[in-house]
This record gives sequence, C-alpha cells and structure tokens, in this order.
Amino acid sequence: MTSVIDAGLVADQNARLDAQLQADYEGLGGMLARRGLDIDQLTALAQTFAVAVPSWGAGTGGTRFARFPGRGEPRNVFEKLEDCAVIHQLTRATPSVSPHFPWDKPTDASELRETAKALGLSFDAVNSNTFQDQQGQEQSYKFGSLTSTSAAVRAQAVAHNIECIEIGRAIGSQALTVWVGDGANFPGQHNLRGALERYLDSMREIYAALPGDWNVFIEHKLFEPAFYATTIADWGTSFACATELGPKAKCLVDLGHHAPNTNIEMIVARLAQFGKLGGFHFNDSKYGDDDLDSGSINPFQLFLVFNELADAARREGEAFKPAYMLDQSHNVTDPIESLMSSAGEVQRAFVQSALVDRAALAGLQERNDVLEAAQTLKRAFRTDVSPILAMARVRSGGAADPLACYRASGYRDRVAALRPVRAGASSSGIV
Ligand code: PSV
Ligand code: MN
Ligand code: MN
Repeated sequence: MTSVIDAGLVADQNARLDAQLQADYEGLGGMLARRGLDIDQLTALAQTFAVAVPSWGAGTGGTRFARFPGRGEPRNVFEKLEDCAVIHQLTRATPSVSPHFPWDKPTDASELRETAKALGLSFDAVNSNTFQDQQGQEQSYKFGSLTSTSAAVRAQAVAHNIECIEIGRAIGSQALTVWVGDGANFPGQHNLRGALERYLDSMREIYAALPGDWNVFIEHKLFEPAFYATTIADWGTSFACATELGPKAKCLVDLGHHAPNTNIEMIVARLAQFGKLGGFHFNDSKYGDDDLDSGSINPFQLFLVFNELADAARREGEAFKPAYMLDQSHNVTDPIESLMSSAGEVQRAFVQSALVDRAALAGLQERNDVLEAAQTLKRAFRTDVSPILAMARVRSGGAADPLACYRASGYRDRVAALRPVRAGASSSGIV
C-alpha cells in the first residue's frame, strides 16, 4: 500500500506524543476500570470503526452565494482519492470512499478500482446525480428527474442511475444512494400524489437493475432546492417507498436533512426496528442542510444516534450493518482537516455509546428512575475518550494527533504547487 504521507514523519510525530498519550491512557483506563470497563477492549472496538469519506468532500463546496476556491483542491477523481488516502492513513477510520457520478465518472473503471486499492481504499455506496444538468445532456432536470411529468426526462434519470450501478459494480461498490431534489416551489405546481407515483415507477426500474447483493438507499431531505414540497421530504415517505420497492431498498439518514429539533435518534430507532435503516450521511447543522463537520454543533445528538445504534446492534447482532458515510461541505476550512475531524467525532460517539451500561439502563427504565436513566447516558457522553481514539489510531498504524501530523507533513503546500487554483470550479470538478 502506498503511503501518501511519509511513514517516518508519522512515527516521529507519534513518538513525540507517546509519553503524554501513555499517561492519559492509563489515567482513563483506571477511571473506566472503576466503572467495570476494560480500556483495551474499548480501544480494540474503536479500531473496528469505519466511516466512508464522500469524494465531493475533498473539495471546497461553497454556498449558493459564492465559492472561494481552496488551495490545492483535487481536480479529478484520482486526486480526490489521494486526499482521501491521507485521511485514512492518519485516522485509520476511513477505509472507503463514496463516489458521486457523473462528477467522478472514470474513463476506465478498473483503473479507478486499482488506484484506490493501491492507496489502501475501497468504494462504498455510489451516488447518482439528477439534481444538476450536465454538459451535452439531452433532457433538463429543471422540473424534476425521477418524478418528471416527461417520460423522456424520467427515462434519462433512470438510465443514469442504472449506469451508476454498472460503474459501481466495476469498482466494487454494493449500494446506490439516490437523493433527488425533485419537488415543487409553488402550491399547485405538482400533483403531490402523482409526483410520488412517478418516483416509485422510476425507482422500480432502478431497483430491477440492482445486482443480488446490492442495496439502494433512499435519502430524504426536508427541503431545498424544492422549497414548497419536496417529493422525498421525510423518513415516512422514504420508509413507505423502501417498503414498496422491496428488501434491497432501505432508508438513508443524512443528519442535516431534518427540521431543527427533530428527534433524529428516534427516527434511527424506528428504521432499525423495521429493518429499513440503510445508512447515514453524518454531518452537523444549526439551521438546515448546513453540511457542517460532524459533532461541531450538537455532539450530544450524535451520541444519542449511536446510543440507538448500539441498542439495535445488541438486538439484531451481526446482520445489523448500516453504512456509515460522511457528507459535508467546506467553505472556510481545509477539507482534509475537516474530514479527519469529522471521522474522529463520529468514532468518538461510537466509543462513548459503548460506555453505556445497558443492563443498568434497562433496569432504571423498568423502575421509572428517570433521573438516573438520564444520568447513565450523560455519564457516557461526558467521558472524554480521546486517549482511546488516539491509542486506536496508533495501534492501527495511524497518527496519535492527525491534525498536527497533517500540518507537519506540508501536504497541502505540496499539492497546492501541483494543482493550480481554478477560479469558479466546484468541489465536484464541474464548473
Ligand atoms: C443533498 O443535500 C445531499 O445531502 C445528497 O447526499 C447529495 O448527494 C449530496 O448532498 C451532495 O451534493
Ligand atoms: Mn447527503
Ligand atoms: Mn445534504
């Protein structure tokens, strides 16, 4: 496997932090032991954690007002992979990449697969894109794609999704994520039921093209770009469609796609209960689909989501394996730094959820000891598991402090010299 960052530098950086890490680790280990928890077991658990990086997250997204290009942004899918390899090399928590087509469409799929493999990466769910028009495309998605009133538009959108499956198959993916921006901006613009009927008809064709071992993830989002009525706006609609389509169809929860204050952990519990939790797009938000770094606004919510996942994993066993992906957009930070930070925050919530004494919690719930039940969760959430995360990274060959190591490596300066800034280019590589 090719190391993008010099392995010697990572070792030196880790050596510098070794004494401090050992001391913190021992201190935390003692405290956890008094709670009946074995720190080495928790570290081993942390080492099993993996979350996919979105290929589009390697660039600077911008807002609908402006995009200020970042230094050394990747110009194509191969450069995106290189950046993703840095994230995985240092965090050891992001072994796969979720590509977006046609932004990442390869001329040679096997070359893409081999390049990823050489960098120690694989591919997670592939994402289709019928929310933008591409150059040279015959039909426009201005008034919708899978729900369009035009049969020709729907056919084009279905064909694109089927092509995504074909490329995905060639690069070793096993799932397709479908998010459509389809909907209406004005009352009366759509027949609300008719639009969903057309969506389902289109999705049935896509579903029929899925290989036996594939899933399709339906990603809901409350609003934007459709501001009055988004066709797949909520988990209820997503659940109904996934149920209608069949067992390979599941729901994908993007944390930023709900109204403020929505109880997302309860949505997670419901979807898990009925076998329809396909996966996640982790990010954080204050107002809407902000695509902020995971854990940057509401880390307690992230913990509560993982608390439900831990409960579901206990009930369902091995079979319970929702896909974990990040989905974030950067305006003011270095994307590699933000993605490393997010991966660490999601991993943190995963480890914190393992600190919850579930048997004790169940007893407290039985006895209606509300305060102590709430404290049981808070105790886990308040525990700073940073030494476990750092030790997990070191034991897996990564960096004790990924951010410091990345900055010391000078990677951004190096790629900035090779990748000229393209004013107005988008994170996707499409102007
Ligand atoms: C839509 O807001 C979304 O969350 C979907 O996952 C898209 O595929 C992604 O953002 C990238 O634009
Ligand atoms: Mn998303
Ligand atoms: Mn989004």
